[in-house]
Amino acid sequence: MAYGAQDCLLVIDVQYDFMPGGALAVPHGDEVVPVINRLAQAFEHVVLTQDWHPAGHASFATSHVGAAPYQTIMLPYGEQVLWPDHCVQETRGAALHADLRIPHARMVIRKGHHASVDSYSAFLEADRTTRTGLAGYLREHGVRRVVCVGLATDYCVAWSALDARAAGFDAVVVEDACRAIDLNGSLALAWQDLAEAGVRRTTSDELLSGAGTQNPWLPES
Ligand code: VGL
Ligand code: ZN
Repeated sequence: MAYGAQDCLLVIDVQYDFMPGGALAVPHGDEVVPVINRLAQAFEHVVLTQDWHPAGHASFATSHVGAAPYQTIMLPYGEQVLWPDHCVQETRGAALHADLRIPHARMVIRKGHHASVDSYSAFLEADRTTRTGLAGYLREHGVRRVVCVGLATDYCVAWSALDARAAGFDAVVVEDACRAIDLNGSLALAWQDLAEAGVRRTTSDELLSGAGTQNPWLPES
């Protein structure tokens, strides 16, 4: 394994509702699965997240009279994009993609489970106060760097990477192991925010490329 105890691959929301044909389809979302499977083999430590909403969740347009999906409204904790109903607890759409091959992953963080608060981030809910416990878990395991992949680049992946940084971890986003929703320029804005926060952007080839070369991602030997 190229990456040991100090590195964690964070696999975000690879669920059927984000796949083509799903309730909140991310274009080409299914293409991340083989890339993530290849990456996961190089990581001893993998954590998965699962968007996990109760029916009637505050982030669903159907929960607000007269609202439409992809519109933004104000909730008590701030602006919230409204989405089609998605990743409802225990539905098939909320299930992790069956083609993921990561048997050694032993931690799944379910997020967005509070009915009135969304959570794009794997670390901190949208009220920016309620913690998921992931930072503590990673620290207890000696993790220092979080490598983010999955769906969607401009929402759950970006927010997770930014919060990883804010929690004191090094953070990396693997561009070709993610796909975006890209709503009103959200993807360009996300890359800008990530760069400003010091989140590094890389590719799976670069992450996996050979020992012996000057690979900045491989631990020093
Ligand atoms: C996500 C919107 C709503 C994501 C989750 O996984 O990026 N986006 N819920
Ligand atoms: Zn969601």
